[in-house]
Amino acid sequence: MPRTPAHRSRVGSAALAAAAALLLGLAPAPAAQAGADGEKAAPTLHELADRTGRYFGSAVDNPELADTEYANLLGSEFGQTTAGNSMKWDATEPRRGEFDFTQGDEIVNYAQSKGLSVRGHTLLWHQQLPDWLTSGNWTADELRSLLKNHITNVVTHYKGKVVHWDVANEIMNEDGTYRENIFYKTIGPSYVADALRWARAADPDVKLYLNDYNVEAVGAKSDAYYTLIKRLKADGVPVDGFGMQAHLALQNGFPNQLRQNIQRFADLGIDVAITELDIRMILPSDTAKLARQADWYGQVTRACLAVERCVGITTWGYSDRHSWIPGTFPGEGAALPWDENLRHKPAYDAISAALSAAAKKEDRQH
Ligand code: 9MR
Repeated sequence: MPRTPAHRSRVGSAALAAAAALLLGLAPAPAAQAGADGEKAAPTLHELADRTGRYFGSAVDNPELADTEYANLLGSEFGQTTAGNSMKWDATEPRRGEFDFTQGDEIVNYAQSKGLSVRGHTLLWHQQLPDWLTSGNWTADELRSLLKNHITNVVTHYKGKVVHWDVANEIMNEDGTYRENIFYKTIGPSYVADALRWARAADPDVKLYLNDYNVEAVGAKSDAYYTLIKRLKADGVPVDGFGMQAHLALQNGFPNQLRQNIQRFADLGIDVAITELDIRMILPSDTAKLARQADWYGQVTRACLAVERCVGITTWGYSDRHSWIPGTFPGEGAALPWDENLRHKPAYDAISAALSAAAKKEDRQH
């Protein structure tokens, strides 16, 4: 992945800010976090990932952009972002046939101003669908045409602005059967191939992904995707990648055979991305849990780095200041590599060390 001037200028401004802070006798801002000698800001996670041909990103939700300290650090540390909510169906087509890209565009504009690439998320999902869609009593033909129209409009709007699309999100159950979402119930499983074809027709260049959670380990759910993607490829359906969300929890154990699992999808001739990484714990956090979390972040990073076609890692937010976890899993949290005050946690150091080792190896080979 070539380094863009935007990346270079970010390095420059971080170093300048650190130098200015030192001159003024101020502690460096968290965004700068200069090295121990105070002369040079540590490379960002994205700069390290970029040296291996990958990106390192963080999702962002629109309200978080108003937190300028947070948005600035996101813009300087990361090379990629994913819209947490604003490209979902309820946001983009709140009334039938009426498209609203205001919120999604806000993310794209922010990303462009910071030199970040954007992952589109998501064209179809069983959640965050508008009421007009879920309350309708559609025939298969009607729903197919609504789905086609939605995908065509959204992908066309973001053509050239997003690099990847999560075309279908969370379409499998834990046991590897299809989730009984409105599309499956009304149309049957053919909606998946059709969705991919319609997305491809609207943008020949964007990378088209299936995306899900609990697919990081080898097991019934990831097996189902493996079989499905193999068949889609054999049928000539455009599928470019598989997204492993990686919403992990310390109390659930580390996903079994993560690296091998990434590798087997890559061996199908597709890319793999870690798309929504976070590692939650039962609160309160303590030194031992944070150390274990750091170890897991390092392991996930190394698993991706070990597979050539693992193209990048996105965390689902980056700081415990803004995270979906406490609202969804009461009593759990502390899932991200930066704490609520935007200070590095041990997890940050583990990710940075893993990326740095791979970047140095890459440098030696070239
Ligand atoms: O982060 C999103 C959160 O703000 C929303 O309330 C939630 C609604 O279900 O969706 C969250 O993002 C999800 C993502 O779109 C798909 N994978 C799981 C994520 C966490 O729930």
